Amino acid sequence: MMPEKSTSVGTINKEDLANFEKEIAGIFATGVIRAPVHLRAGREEALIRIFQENSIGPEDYVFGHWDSHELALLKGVPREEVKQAIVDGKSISLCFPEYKVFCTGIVGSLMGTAVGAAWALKNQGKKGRAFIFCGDMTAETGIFHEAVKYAVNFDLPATFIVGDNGLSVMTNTREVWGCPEPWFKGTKYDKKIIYFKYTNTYPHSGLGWKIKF
Ligand SMILES: Cc1ncc(C[n+]2csc(CCOP(=O)(O)OP(=O)(O)O)c2C)c(N)n1
Repeated sequence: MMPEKSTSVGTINKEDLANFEKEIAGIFATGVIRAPVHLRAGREEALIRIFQENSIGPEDYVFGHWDSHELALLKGVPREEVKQAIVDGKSISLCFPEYKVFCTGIVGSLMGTAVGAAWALKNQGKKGRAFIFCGDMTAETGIFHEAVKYAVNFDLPATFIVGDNGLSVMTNTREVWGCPEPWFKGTKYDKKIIYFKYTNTYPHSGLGWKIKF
């Protein structure tokens, strides 16, 4: 069995996360990264708090999407390792199995895997939990609803974290669904979902201008 890696909770602060994204922005601007990069700013404190309050540890699994640089750092993947993966073009699908970090560039595509992992952990009597991070539009999809329903009904060790920046790329999520609140507010599914709002000061993807390779 592989030894479990420790996380960076307690050693990484808000500035560390923000500076990492700034460094990646600078590298991306030079044109050496020949793949999409999604930068985030404005949710550092929320993410640190969630990792701390839930004591997300080495035995836990983190599932994320295209915007997961901060999640990998908080889960304990060394800064240089995350940076190299991004420079290699893997920003939107960061995967570090030895740190139990799995991300995807496809909306919701890891939901089934995540609740499957939670099912296995529960039924094999193992300690870990699944933490599934996504955006507000992903949280409106059918696959998210099904995954949450499964996790709640079987009381799986799974927690969904929805970071709401109000947008799906450049589309207003609330206007699309005609509702000021996400669908799960006030339902029985709320108990498996952590929800927070933030404003991303970067564009959805890239830097807002065309990078020439
Ligand atoms: C199946 C699929 N459809 C469309 C896309 C294109 N896409 C990438 S990110 C995104 C927006 C998702 O919005 P949200 O979940 O709110 O994420 P955030 O704004 O936090 O990045 C879309 C539509 C995709 N990656 N996968």
